[in-house]
Amino acid sequence: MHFPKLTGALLCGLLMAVPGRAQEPDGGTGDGPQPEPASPEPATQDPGGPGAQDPAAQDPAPKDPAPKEPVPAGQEPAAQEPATPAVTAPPVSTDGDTPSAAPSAARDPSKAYFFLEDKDALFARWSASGLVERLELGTSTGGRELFGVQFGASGPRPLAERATIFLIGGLDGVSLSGSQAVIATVSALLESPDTLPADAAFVAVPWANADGLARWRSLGTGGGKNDRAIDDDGDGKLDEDPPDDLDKNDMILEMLIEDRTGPWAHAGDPRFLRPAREGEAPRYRRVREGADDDGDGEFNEDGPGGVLLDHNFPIGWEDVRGSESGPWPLSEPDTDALAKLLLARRTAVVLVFQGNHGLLASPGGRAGSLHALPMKEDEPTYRRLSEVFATHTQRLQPRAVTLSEARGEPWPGSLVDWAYAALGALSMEVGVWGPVVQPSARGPVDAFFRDSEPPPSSGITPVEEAWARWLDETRGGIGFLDWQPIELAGVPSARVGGWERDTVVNPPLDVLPQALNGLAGFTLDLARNLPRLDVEVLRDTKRDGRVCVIKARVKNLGTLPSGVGPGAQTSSVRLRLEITPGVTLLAGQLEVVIGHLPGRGVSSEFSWLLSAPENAVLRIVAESAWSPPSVREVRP
Ligand SMILES: [Ca+2]
Ligand SMILES: [Ca+2]
Ligand SMILES: [Ca+2]
Ligand SMILES: [Ca+2]
Repeated sequence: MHFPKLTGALLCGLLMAVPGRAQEPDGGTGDGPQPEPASPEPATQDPGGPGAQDPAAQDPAPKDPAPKEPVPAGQEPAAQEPATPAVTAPPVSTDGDTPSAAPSAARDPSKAYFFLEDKDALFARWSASGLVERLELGTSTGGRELFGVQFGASGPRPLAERATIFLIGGLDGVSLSGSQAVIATVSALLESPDTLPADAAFVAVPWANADGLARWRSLGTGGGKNDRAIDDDGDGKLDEDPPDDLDKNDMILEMLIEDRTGPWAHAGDPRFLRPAREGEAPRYRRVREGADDDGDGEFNEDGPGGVLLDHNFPIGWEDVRGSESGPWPLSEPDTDALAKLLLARRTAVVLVFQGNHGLLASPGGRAGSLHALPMKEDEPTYRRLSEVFATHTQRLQPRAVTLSEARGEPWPGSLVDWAYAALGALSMEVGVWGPVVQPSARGPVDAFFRDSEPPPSSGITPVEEAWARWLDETRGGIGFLDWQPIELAGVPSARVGGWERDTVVNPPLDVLPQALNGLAGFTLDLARNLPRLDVEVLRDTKRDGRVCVIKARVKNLGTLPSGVGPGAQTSSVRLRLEITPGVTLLAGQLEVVIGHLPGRGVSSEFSWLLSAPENAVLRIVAESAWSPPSVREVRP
């Protein structure tokens, strides 16, 4: 076995080691995060501490070292729908869609891709830790199991009641590397169970879009769509014109159809295309490889597969044109099951492992400033997380980027945006693969930050240029099939070529370890820095006969904020006084909504005026959607 090792260096709490970390507003001792008491404790005293703090005033992050530049989403040239620029086939699978020949339990997730048929062997191996439980999440539209597990260190609190970190892989239906990242992370975490914090739970769903991943794996087609049959072109026929392997080379790549009005022309580097200029020839339409099977003049316009699951969540769902986002939000069994699971838990962190941008992307998949995410007050947190991510993965990421920036196009209806906006969870997309993973000798790749710039004279986009440089300088140019003429009925001339499998969408097998490097350490770092609420009863509690005053405030002992996102109601910290019979509240509110506490932050003071007998024992409880209750008993 060779999993990413969780060394001591990874465990030292990099979140806390980043310069300019949260100041300790209460003049605290700087202790690391502590598990909160699992059972009610007598009121403890903390004589120190200045007065109330405004939680919103705490800024846990350092100043952004990089200059701020607006980076609008990249635009495709206006044209009839071009095929995805980065078209490739799936990693070579020696066994097609059939179970692996080699026993998968003996394979190493950093050296071989794992697929859904490996789930039972994986579960058996993980179960050796004694910490893993299987989840029943149902099946995809195509009848494939939505395989999921939960685990955590032994501890007094059941997994379902702990702050939970979700590891979701391949929801986009093409990122086999995302599934692999979840598997490698789970394997690494379970190899070092002593390092897992006792108050956190992990839920892992490696193949979150089993239909899309299966199609991508076998044919490199479908673009991640699930198995719902949809009449994409509205001609009354379902899935009548799929792509085809015209040149019988076991790959379905891209196709250029010569067309006087086509929007594309060859760039300076003839492998790539750029928007055609006026009067230029030859010009092309750009589609997937395949014939016009139904003779309607369009090529491969309606293949199998329907809904893109990561555009099916109820935020910006309506922004997606056409049927790809599904007939209604959460219309698909897998997205519905994921949403219900997230809603049922204390969902603190959602890591969606997918994409070939190689970056850590914050929420913000919708176009337009009206819907801008993340919120201003959460930007420092995401900035800091991108720095921590860079420290673990050694990937250069000059600044925090949003989902649409990382993707180079709007990415509405995503799980990342929904988990942030609806649940107040700290959600992000982890681009497992990208040109930044294996930078060429010519320095770091910042293509994804330059996608808004007009193409240089060569005409190819910065992203394609980055991939071309990666291919030429680290792979000797092997991995792009030059355009070959092909006979195609109904058109004067056509060519087939493009990116081969295991290039831009998923990493070649020999680079997989590099793509996975640091992801388990980053995940563990998050788990160890989750918010931990602590009720602090202030000592100047007074009594005069039956009348007494209780004062308390809430501290966040963790380094991450107690919540994020726009819905203050969803992830706010709540402080509650539980009174017993014979006790009367004279002034104050039994429950107050505090909002979000920054990492190491302290709330204002809250006080209650009560009429209570001398022997009364009351409980003060602080909790949030993420954080299990912290309870203190008070004898006023
Ligand atoms: Ca059709
Ligand atoms: Ca048709
Ligand atoms: Ca082919
Ligand atoms: Ca057709």
